[in-house]
Amino acid sequence: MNTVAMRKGLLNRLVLKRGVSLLLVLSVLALVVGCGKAPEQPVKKQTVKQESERPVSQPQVKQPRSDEPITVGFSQIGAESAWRTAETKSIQSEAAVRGVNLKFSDAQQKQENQIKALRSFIAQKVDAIILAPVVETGWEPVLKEARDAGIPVVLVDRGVNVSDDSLYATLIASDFVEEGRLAAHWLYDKLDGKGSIVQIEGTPGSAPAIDRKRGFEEVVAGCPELKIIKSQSGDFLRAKGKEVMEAFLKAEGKNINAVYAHNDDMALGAIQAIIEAGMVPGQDIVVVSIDGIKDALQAIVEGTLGASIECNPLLGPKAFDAVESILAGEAVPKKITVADQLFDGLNTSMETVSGREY
Ligand code: GZL
Repeated sequence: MNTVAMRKGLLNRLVLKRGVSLLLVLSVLALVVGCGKAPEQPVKKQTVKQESERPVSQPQVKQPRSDEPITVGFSQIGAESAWRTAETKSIQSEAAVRGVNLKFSDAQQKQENQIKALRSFIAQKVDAIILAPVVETGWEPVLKEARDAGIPVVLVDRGVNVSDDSLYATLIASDFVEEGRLAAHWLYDKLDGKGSIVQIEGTPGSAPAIDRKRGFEEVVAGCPELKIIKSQSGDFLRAKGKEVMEAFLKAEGKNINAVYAHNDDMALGAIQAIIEAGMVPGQDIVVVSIDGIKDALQAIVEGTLGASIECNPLLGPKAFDAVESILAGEAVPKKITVADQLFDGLNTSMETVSGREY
């Protein structure tokens, strides 16, 4: 094994075992293997820690009666992925544990259904709303109606693009840009800094798709021998991830060295397509994705998936902590960033898989 590969292997072990700053290691690697200057970014760790911005006080909200359970409307995107199902279960079970009267609406991936649900919650005079917004834009009118009705809105898992951030109380979500960067740095290391990548994107217009693309492409732009040769949305769906990968394989076949999928479900679909095309995932084509679901960790142990960056969906406790603080008139941070962690062959075993809640 030549010195660069040996050095890379050592660096790889160092990064993944001891959480040495990934950026620091890759900067050294960049000098050794000649990749362009590592992009200017704050020194990053192997995981994204949980952090909260400064608490801000909330616009006037209706104070619920203390002797009655609170009523919360939860507008969920749908059931498109294992991640989404886990998030729904987390919020529903936390509501039950806290004795919250939860009104649940599944929008089947359609924003108009979410807006209808929010208007229904407002008409029912719920005490608070939890919203997982399918896309970033188009929310101002209904969020204004909620604010005018004195009903606070807690965003979970995806953000919105609004001109006035007093339209929502807080956003509890992972840092998707960072997830994209982590995926790119891992892939750079795995491919020795050179190769052709195909990208399977999430739902167009959604915060995770926009930001995971941005973070990944920002890092790749700094590495002249890494190239994204195809990019297409698979809508976070396993079946569509497979379809998109079949099309990529038809068009590019053996030119493809790696797949970057915005979520595990699409990555698992892509792995199926690679196998059906007679190629070996993990050898002929490296696959990296995001979410950290149980099936993905299983695929890592089997060697078909290279890495998955966990995006924790168990947001129920944080969501209801925020609701309770807001209804008690306490200030809450505008953004609560959920901690993430990269899983790959060096830190994932059958025990890791069996210990997964989702
Ligand atoms: C991320 C979430 C994304 C997941 C997908 O917070 O919005 O949506 O990564 C899910 O699995 O469909």
